[in-house]
Amino acid sequence: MALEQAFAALEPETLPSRLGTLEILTEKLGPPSGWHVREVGDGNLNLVFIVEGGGRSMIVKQALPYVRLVGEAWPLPLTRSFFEYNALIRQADRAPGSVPEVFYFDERQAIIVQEFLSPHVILRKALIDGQMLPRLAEDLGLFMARTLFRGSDLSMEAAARKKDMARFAGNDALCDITEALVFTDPYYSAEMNSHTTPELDGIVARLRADRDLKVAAQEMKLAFVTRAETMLHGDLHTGSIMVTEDETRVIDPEFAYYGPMAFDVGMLLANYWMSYFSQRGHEQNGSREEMRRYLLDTISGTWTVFRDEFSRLWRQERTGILFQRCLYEDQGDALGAEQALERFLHALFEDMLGFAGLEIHRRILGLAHNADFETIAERAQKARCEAAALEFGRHIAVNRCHISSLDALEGLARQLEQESAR
Ligand code: SR1
Ligand code: MG
Repeated sequence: MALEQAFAALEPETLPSRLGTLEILTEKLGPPSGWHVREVGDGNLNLVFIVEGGGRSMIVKQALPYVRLVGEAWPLPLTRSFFEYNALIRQADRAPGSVPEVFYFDERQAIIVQEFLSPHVILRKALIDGQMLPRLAEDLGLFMARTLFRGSDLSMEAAARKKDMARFAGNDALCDITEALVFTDPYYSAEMNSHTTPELDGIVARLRADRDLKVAAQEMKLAFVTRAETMLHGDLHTGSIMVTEDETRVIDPEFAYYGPMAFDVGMLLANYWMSYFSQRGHEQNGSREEMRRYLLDTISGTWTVFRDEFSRLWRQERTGILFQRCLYEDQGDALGAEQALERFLHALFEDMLGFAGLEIHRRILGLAHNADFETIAERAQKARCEAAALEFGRHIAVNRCHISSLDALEGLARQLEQESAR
C-alpha cells in the first residue's frame, strides 16, 4: 500500500488486496489469497480485524475518522493511532511482556498490525462470566508501577521527557473526550448522557445537585488537565485488558498522554469496583459471593503490588530530576527519601480515589456505559446495582482525603452491595 494513498477504511473484503504486499503479514500468514478476515471490534472507536492464514492469526487495527459509537457526526482525528503506536512501544520498553507486540504501523492509514492474543479474552467479559483470574493484581500492579514511574521525572532524563510530553500533547482530541465524558457531563444533563430510568432519576438528580461532588469532580479535572506527571495509558478499564489464567496484557492505549499518575490506577480500580457492584445482577442463588470476595481482594492486591513495586523503583531507579539522591541517600539520609515516598504515595492514593469515584459515575450516568451493568437482564436489579455503585463513587470522590486505606472501604462496599439485593 503506497503511503501517499488517501485514508480509506478497511473492509474484510478489501483487506487482503490492500495489505497483501506487507511482508510482515505474508511471512506469518502466507499469501493473501488464503487469508480469512473478520471484523471483531466491539469498542467505541475503531475497526479491529482478525486476519487468519496458514494456521496463524494477526490483529489489524484501524482508527476511523469519527467516533464509531456515535457515528460520523462526531469526527475524531486519525492521529490517535500514532499515539497508540508510540504508547505501545514505550509500555513494552517500560513494562516488558505487558502489551501485545507491534509489527507494523502505517500513519496515513492509521493502521497498527499487532500480535493476536489467544486464547486471551477481554477481562470485562471474564469478570461478567464470574471468572477469577489469579494473576490480575500482580500483573496490573506491576504494569502500572513500571509504566507510571518510568515515564515520569522520577526516572527519565528531563529534556527527553519534556520532548515526549510535547509530542503526546498532540493527543488533545482524545483528552477532550475524557475531559468532557468523565469530569463534566455526568454532573449535568448533557445531551449524550443516559441512565436507567425511571429507577435512577432520584439519585441522579441528587448527585447533580451535590455541591461537594461537583467541587470534587472539578478538582480532579484540574489535576487531569494540568499535572503532566507521566505517560498514562489513559483508558485503563477492564475492556482494555486481555487475560488468560496465566497472562495479562494491556491493549488500546490510544488515550495515552501525560497526566497525573493516579488516573490510570483510579480508572482500573473503579472498573474492578463496578464489576463488584454488578455481580448481584449476574448471580443465581448466591453464586457470586466468592467472586465478590475475589474482586475485593484483587482491588487491595493490585494497590499493594503497585505500591510495593513503585517503592522498589523509587529506591532503586530514581534517576530523574525529582527527589534527587544528592539530597537524600548521598547525604546519608535514606530515611528522608522514605518520608518523601510515603507522602508521594499518600497523595497518589487520594487522587486515585477521586478519579475512581468519577469513573464509576460516568459509566452509569454518561455516554459510555459498561457491559458489567448493561448486561444485567432485569432492569430493576440493574438499577439497584448501579445505585449502590453511584453511592460508593460519591463517597470515595468526596471523602478521598479522609480515607485511610482500601481495607477501610470494604465495609461500605459490602453494606451498599448487600442493599442492592432484592
Ligand atoms: C466516545 S468514546 C467513549 C469512551 O470509550 C473509550 O474507551 C473511552 O473510555 C471513552 O471515554
Ligand atoms: Mg479502547
